[in-house]
Amino acid sequence: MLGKLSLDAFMHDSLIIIFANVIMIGSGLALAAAITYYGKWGYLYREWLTTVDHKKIGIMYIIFAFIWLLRGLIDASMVRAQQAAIGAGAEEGFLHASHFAELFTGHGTMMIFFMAMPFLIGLMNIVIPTQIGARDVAFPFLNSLSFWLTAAAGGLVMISLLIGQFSTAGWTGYPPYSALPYSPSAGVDYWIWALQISGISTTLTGVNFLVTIMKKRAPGMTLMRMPMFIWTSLCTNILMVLSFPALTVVLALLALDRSFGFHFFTGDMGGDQMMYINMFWIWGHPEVYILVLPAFGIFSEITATYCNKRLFGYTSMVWATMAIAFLSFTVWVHHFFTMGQDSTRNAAFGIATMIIAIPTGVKIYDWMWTMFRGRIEFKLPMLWLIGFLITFTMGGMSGVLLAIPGADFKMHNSLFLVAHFHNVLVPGTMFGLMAGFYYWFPKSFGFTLNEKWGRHSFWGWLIGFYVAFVPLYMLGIMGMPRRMVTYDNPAWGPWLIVAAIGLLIVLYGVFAMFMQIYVSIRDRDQNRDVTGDPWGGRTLEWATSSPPPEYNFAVIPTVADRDPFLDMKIRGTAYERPEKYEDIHMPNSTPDGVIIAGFAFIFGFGFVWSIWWLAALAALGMVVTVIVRGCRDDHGFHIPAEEVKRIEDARYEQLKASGVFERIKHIKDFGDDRTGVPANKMSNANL
Ligand code: HEM
Ligand SMILES: [Cu+2]
Repeated sequence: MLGKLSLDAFMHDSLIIIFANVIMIGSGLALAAAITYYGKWGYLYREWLTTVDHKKIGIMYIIFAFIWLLRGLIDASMVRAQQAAIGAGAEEGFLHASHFAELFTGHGTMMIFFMAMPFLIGLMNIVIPTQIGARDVAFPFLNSLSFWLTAAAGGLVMISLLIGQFSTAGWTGYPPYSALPYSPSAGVDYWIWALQISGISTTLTGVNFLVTIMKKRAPGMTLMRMPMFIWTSLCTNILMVLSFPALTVVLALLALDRSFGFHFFTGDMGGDQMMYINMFWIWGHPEVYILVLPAFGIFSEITATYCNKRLFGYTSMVWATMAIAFLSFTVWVHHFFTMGQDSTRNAAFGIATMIIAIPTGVKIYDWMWTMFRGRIEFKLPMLWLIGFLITFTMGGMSGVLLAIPGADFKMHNSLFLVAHFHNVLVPGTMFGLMAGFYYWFPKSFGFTLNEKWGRHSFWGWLIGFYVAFVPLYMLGIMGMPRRMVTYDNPAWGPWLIVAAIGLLIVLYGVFAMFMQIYVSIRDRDQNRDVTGDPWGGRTLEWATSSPPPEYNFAVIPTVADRDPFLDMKIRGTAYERPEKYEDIHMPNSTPDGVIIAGFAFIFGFGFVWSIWWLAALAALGMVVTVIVRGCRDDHGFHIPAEEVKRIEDARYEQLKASGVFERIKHIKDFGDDRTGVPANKMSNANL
């Protein structure tokens, strides 16, 4: 009746896991109790669970990402602590080998699928529609469904802590180790279904944003007038749509092997493990560009805004982005140079890999030239940018080193590799996301973030990164393999202790970030953004209030320049009001996304434990919900023109009181009084 599920699954002999469960269940219960106590269930349901508003979905994605950032860091901390403890003389450390393996697998999986991806999709949700002058994404319901599917996938990883265990097969899940004979527990199945559901959600998001960018841009916003963040998002979403199906297929085949005795990837009966590894990296390499391209876009927006200068080399940026997106599909073999292809093939993939450094270099120069002779305001995002430029370039160079097949033969599977990919992911993804978080936070919440704690966070991350990961380069060169639960080489110990200290410094940075959020909420009244344009922005999201009204723009703006909002400020049309407002059509909220995702969770759980009737019922539930939804006539609703006028009148009064009209009056010749840079200089494209 319950498949492979038995009471044993609830038995944990590790005190750490029992403790983690107590924390997890305890905080869940405490949260539920608090919501009940404050009577917020209705609010939660109406405003958040059922919302299809991209702004709120974006916020939920980012909160979700923060939760997983913490979990991912806890797992990394235990890995680091184990290895440092052995370095300090503890014989076996404090973790069993299999728990240790769950931790590094969990860390990698969580950081990529549940921290980085939701974070960047959250920012895209918040920014894309407002930056292209649209009222929402192309398919608002699909957007809600995507979020809840991601949440369902996260739920599967969470529950693996309580019922059974998580995978020990690494974040890549290579067979034959991930096959049933070598990983008989339900761990790999949890991993498969968590990734499967979140991967499908990402594909849907990709389709949604792709259509949004192609179809919903404000009139006048031609492709070559799109803000850089929109360009990088476009390329990211193309990558999502093209690459994620490969992951879906490879996971489905692995599930068939494990659940139904197929032999796609087994060592016998005609199976081929290399097929898994090829398919995994045909998704996996584009995936790393999915993680990094949005950050490139964020940095481009930030550089232009805080340097008060048009982005240098826009056209070269666009081409470089597209070149990276294209090339990202041509290099996957560099993940397994050691697996026996002939040297010609290895050389070809090695060269293709190195070529990616060229468009990336173009971007680095474009950012530097934008700073050159700019009127730089050293706001927090500029620190993230400069930290990124230096650190990411280092990471890129160690990547070029690894792209030499001969060198890779030595380095493969060593900590050198681990140092390399953190060296690109931490600055390239984390720093970019943090910079974007600061930059767009006032847009979502109507007040700015505290600068002081933000700086603490930056220095914690930056210094911590170097202290934590430079030792791994050394260890890699000294020959230490990755994923080692114990070791007996005394020379490695000191480096691993230093790396653990580095992690502590990073943790201070994370603590400072939460302090920053806390202090900013506490002092929000002093830091209100009443104009909707706290940074002297150049793009359309700053043209509306912070936070924007439900409909984003009372009148869809018309774009005449690459920096459309700056252009409007110069021409004096920035806060122009129409003669009369019109009714605005909006989509209805719906619980369907939560319902379908709930079934998806049950479906995954059923598969994990081979409870077939449960999986079948859940599948039926999904299909029926989709059919019912399809048959229901849901035409959305209209916000009446009077209501729009009332909201816009209030905004206009607020703008007048803020003095922004005075401030931008002479922006063309004398600049706005924040910087004194004349706007005709700011938009000067000929540098
Ligand atoms: C600064 C904070 C971080 C620290 C201290 C850290 C630490 C670690 C450690 C100790 C390992 C295991 C290394 C080994 O195999 O021996 C690891 C693996 C990994 N980390 Fe991180 N990490 C951090 C941030 C991140 C971020 C932001 C990402 C992704 C966006 C990430 C992705 C991964 C992946 C994919 C693995 C490989 C897991 C595997 O071997 O299956 N890490 N990290
Ligand atoms: Cu790669």
